Amino acid sequence: MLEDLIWKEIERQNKELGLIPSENYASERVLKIMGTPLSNKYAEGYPGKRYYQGMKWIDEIENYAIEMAKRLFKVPYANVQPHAGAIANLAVYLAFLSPGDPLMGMALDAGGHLTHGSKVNFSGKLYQSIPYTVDPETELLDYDEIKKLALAHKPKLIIAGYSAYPRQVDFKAFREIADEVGAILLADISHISGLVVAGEHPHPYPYADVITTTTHKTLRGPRGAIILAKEEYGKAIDKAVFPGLQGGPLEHVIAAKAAAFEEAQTQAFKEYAKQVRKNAKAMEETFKDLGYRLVSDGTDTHLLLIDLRDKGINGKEAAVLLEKNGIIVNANSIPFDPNPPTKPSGIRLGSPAITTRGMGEAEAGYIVELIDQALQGKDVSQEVQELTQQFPVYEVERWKKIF
Ligand code: DSN
Repeated sequence: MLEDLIWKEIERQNKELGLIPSENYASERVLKIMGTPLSNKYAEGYPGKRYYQGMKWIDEIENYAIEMAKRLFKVPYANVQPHAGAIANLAVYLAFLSPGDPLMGMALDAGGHLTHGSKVNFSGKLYQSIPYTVDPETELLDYDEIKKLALAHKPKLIIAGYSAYPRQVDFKAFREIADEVGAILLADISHISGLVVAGEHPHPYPYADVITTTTHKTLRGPRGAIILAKEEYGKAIDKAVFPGLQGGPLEHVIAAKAAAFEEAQTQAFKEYAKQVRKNAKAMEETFKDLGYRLVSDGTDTHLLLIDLRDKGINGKEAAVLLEKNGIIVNANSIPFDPNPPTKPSGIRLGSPAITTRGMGEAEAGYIVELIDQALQGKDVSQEVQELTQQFPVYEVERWKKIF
């Protein structure tokens, strides 16, 4: 019974068009490593300083993952233990802030993340949140306004990083703002880390003091996260992750992270990341040709945010309608959204997953045409099936054998 459900989900991933910009398809090697008996081992502590015996090989594996992360991101320090992006961000706050300290991040409805100071999240409950937003006209980051806000509130930590911002981030401008107020600068590059390591987005290092990223988005690894930093912050971050927040690290996932870091250093990955951006650009062009308004008028990255207010449908209705056709996107708020998060005005989508399937600009543009037709009430599920069949991602029969 359980296996049947697993086969169904694998099949769904293969048959549907996954356009959620924070999702991707990890390689078979990455997935297989997560299913190894490494999962059985407790490993509280760090390599060479564990609270358990039997660590000979696990220490080597974790050290290898750390070295791969440092090499890939060209940074002097890495912690590969965080189970998730939210935990990685919490660990950074624990390392640098005391409860009640001012923390500045982008507002959730403008494209920030829950853990960047949202009132419903620990980050907005434990710390004094100072949200910044985008320019109401251009919907771009307004560095002068962010600086004014920082000077007025003197945050101890500033976060540059987003879940729904389609444009490039100027980390140097953020460094200058952080220096003006003596703040730690955290770059949360969860969405764009695959683009960063491939040279398709400016690198936050050495402008940022600390970098967090999940490992499963454009980076295309297993679910999880890492923290990277300047050497001098390593001790405080290690202590915050363990024993501050976590117990035993997931060594099967850490090994899979190492495999993903190896893959991300290849020429093939560089080409992949380049194609991710080209495909997103092709989607932008087709949306515009079809009369859609894009937040910030387009994209520099893997992600697009579409304002549906003049289409007579809200983002949630659109996402549900698209799913009926086998097209999977997010309902998403747009900056200064007049509608509540349960019925937001936009949809968020992106190109990382379709690019992993091997699709190019022609398919990216065609997908947008299918989205447009579906939103006008046409049933395009047959066209979606035909397209996904041409670009298979996981063969369920193969996974049954691997089991
Ligand atoms: N980072 C979020 C996303 O972009 O989907 C999930 O927390």
